[in-house]
Amino acid sequence: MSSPPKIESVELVRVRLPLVRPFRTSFGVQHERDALLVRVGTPDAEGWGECVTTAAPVYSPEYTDGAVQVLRDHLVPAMLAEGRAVSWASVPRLLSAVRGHHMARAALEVAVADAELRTGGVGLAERLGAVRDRVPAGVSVGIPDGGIPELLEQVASYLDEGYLRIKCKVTPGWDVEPLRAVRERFGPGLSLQVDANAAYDPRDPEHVRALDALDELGLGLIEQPFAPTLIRDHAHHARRWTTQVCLDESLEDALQVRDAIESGACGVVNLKLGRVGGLHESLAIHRVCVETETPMWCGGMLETGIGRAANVALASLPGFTLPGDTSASARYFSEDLTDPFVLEDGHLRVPTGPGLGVAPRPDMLSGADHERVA
Ligand code: OSB
Ligand code: MG
Repeated sequence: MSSPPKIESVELVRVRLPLVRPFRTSFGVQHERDALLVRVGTPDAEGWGECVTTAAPVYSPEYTDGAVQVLRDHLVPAMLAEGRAVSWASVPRLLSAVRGHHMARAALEVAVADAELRTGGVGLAERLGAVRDRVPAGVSVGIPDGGIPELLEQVASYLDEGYLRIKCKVTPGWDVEPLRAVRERFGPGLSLQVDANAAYDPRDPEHVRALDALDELGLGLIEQPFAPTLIRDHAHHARRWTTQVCLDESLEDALQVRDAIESGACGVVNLKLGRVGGLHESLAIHRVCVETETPMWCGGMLETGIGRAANVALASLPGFTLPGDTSASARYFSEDLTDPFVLEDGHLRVPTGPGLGVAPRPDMLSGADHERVA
């Protein structure tokens, strides 16, 4: 093994990108991606990672201003505490004294990995064990302001573009009717799933009735109907429904994934590298899913091309058996930070260049805030 690169600088770069259309979920509406990037400078290469936090703590307790603070005051100092030569493999151990803040730590880990792999001339996907050079793409459809007609229009245009499966956001009051309409319009052959982002209360009979009705629609899965800690409720309803329950917010590390699978709460895993704290933990979860033959797919957090490159690299591993929320750049932004990811025959190509294989375009960062933290 060559010696690890010396981290000469760490910078936090914040840039706002407007979304091509507002994205409404059960927890709120996003009009832009307030992206936080971590850049590490080493003698031979720079490395980039994207922190996938939302601006407000509404998907999980993490949020972008908090991530800036914990990176600057805790994670970066912890990473450099034993010296500036830091290998990607040592990052989880160096950061182990800090609890939580998975999205912030993942961004730092990916940035170090990117710099190290670029220095060595190795692509991330190859290094992780890729078995495919392109990954099937699904698309996550928000709750439209224009109701069912707009939902049907959006689904039709995503299908025209070639997306291989549709995921509709649901919330109490926006569930059975719109999903029935989609099923009726596009037929039983449409690969369709829903994501509730924890909006349903298992103790509310009306909520359970709505979920029971969704169970009749031949969905591929129901994602995270209940609050993250309600593993027993997910297991109880998973036994009653024919539709698989997929967990997202509930799964923050490999032990939780194993417990959720063993308890019957989780038949499908949505893996998000940020939510679980980085690439090492993602690989541990991948091993659990392969071992237990649990289908998994790569989720998304409206990432720019930086985060998307890491997602697509992960999705190229053998256990990722379902299309992910790995959509093309154009589904989110009129201009991405990197060269755009494009949809080819319903798939995204896995970058093969060194490290992430993509980097921010300098012109796209001209208006960004830069803060040097080490
Ligand atoms: O629950 O999967 C989610 C976006 C932000 C926060 C949570 C979620 C999402 C998405 C979008 O569904 C997925 C994507 O990046 O396309
Ligand atoms: Mg989700």
